[in-house]
Amino acid sequence: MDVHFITHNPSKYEEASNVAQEFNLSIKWYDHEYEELQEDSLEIIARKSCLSIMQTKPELKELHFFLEDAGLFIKSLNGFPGPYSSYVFNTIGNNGILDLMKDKEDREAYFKSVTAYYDGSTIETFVGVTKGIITKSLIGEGGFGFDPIFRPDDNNQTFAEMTLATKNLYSHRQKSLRILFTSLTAFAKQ
Ligand code: ITT
Repeated sequence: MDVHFITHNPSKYEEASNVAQEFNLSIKWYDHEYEELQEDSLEIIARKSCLSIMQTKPELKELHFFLEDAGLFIKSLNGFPGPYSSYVFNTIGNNGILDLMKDKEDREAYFKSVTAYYDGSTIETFVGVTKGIITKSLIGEGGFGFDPIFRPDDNNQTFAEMTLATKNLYSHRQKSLRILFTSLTAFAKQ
């Protein structure tokens, strides 16, 4: 059975398919920009997004699919932007975040990824977290979103300086996806 990844973000698909290859899984890109519901928890957003997508795209009910919702949580901003990351990125962007952080000594932050998988009958969620710091300026040209301002712990590169393969050793996304892919491959072997 093919597994579809619903996302409108090609970089997210590329990262995910790279991780899937390690599991000998091939995932299909289902390019769809779905409306993100505003909730305080990424788990609830991911779950509700699955349900609302199945209403707008009934053919998905017959497929196995997953979507993934991520957020950047900054300690000195009390977890902002967190579940509002998309909106904040599209409005104030990385420079806006750097401005909000300009007098902050505490640069601690984490990325959280929630992958929600629909197996044809139920939805399960998987979580991945990567801790790091917010840099003082934009660093690196690669990646997407907040990558130029996030440096994972024990590392001297931001996500935007890393190759895709290196980002896939550290990122929140690969952590939640690895849990899903491990369970899919274990199930296939039974
Ligand atoms: P979908 O179509 O899959 O929803 P998206 O880009 O809207 O793609 P998210 O809702 O998961 O993805 O991401 C929320 C925001 O956080 C968005 O602005 C992203 O650019 C940013 N973001 C998510 N994952 C990131 C990562 O790995 N590195 C940097 N920024 C990330």
